[in-house]
Amino acid sequence: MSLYSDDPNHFANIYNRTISNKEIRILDSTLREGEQHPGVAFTNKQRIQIAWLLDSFGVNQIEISPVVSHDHFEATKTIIKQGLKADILAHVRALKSDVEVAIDCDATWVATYMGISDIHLSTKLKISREEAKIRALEVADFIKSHGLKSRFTMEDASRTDPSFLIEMCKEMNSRGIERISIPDTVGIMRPQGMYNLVKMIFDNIDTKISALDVHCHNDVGLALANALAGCEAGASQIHTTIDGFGERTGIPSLAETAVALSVIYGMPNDFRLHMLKDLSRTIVAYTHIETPESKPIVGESAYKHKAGTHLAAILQNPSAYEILEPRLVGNRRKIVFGELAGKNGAAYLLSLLGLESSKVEAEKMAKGLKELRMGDILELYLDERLERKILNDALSK
Ligand code: HCA
Ligand code: CU
Repeated sequence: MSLYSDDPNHFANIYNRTISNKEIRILDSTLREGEQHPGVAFTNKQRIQIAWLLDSFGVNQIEISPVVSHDHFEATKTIIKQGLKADILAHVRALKSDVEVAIDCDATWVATYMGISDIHLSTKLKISREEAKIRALEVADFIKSHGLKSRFTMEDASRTDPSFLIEMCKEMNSRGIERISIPDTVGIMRPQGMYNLVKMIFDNIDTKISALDVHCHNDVGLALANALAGCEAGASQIHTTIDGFGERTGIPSLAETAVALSVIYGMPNDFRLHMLKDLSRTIVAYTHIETPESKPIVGESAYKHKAGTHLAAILQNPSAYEILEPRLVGNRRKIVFGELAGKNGAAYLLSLLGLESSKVEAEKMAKGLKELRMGDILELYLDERLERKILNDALSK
């Protein structure tokens, strides 16, 4: 019997899997929320390509707004026509005139939103709570009268009077709305707070009718943590965008969300994780906004190893410092050689160069790398054969 568990993540998995293995879905809003990021504006060809890519990746729903411009209207209409697996949601204000635009696009799913916190009602909509409720319900009935599926977003839910939020959710639920979105529009929540908010709604509505989405903004860097906490309280769909683009600092990134669900939560799903790096590359090509190299999953440095002690372990077994095989998310592992490489790194570099790698030679090289005082000198992929063996081991798990 081995002294050690075969799966290096075994104990972490036990701590992590506190919720049932119920499916948590992903709605991707790159084409709606993502386009609200400064500097992001896709062409229609790009919008259609992104929709196809997201569908191939396996997201459950894709959101796009047909009311922004004539181009967006055309893009929405064309994407709806493609017959993709994912539901295509036309995202519009809770106004009959906007819903009519969605209907003109032949939408089968319409997502409407309305700010229902006092600050949104008084500064933006300039209507009372009662007027807001009447308007929202009229729109919900209008959508249903056309036989369409719908989601209603309680915009700024996290800053809404709980009694009004529950009242609105109950009303929407009784109208047979398929989904209700609970956004943390300004990114003010902490995970336990998001858990409490979603749980409060579930405790008060009949969830057999409406399912809940969570849409969390990343103003303090807690978006994904908050969204996951909302799901632990019963929400069943997280909103994402590729690379996390959105208003201000955006929402959870598709890559981080999909990997969190697949690897950390161990949720069953059909996501094609190996597409993640390419999805990110596509967005960089279309937006000309570089991905930070330290970005989780898709960043250039996400799977680089540098310190000598790390290199020594990685060369034996990458699981020592990696939670997943980088190729499974379309990224690559790299070894950074420089003053931190130590004798293990140096020995490996010598072997790659086809040189004698005795202990003495390795120590000499490690000393030389340090004395150059140039920091990092080069980065290399691991030897192909070693990479292939590691990949095969990962795939056979
Ligand atoms: C917006 C607001 C929204 C809506 C979210 C949703 C938010 O920019 O229109 O419809 O689920 O953050 O509240 O993005
Ligand atoms: Cu938003």
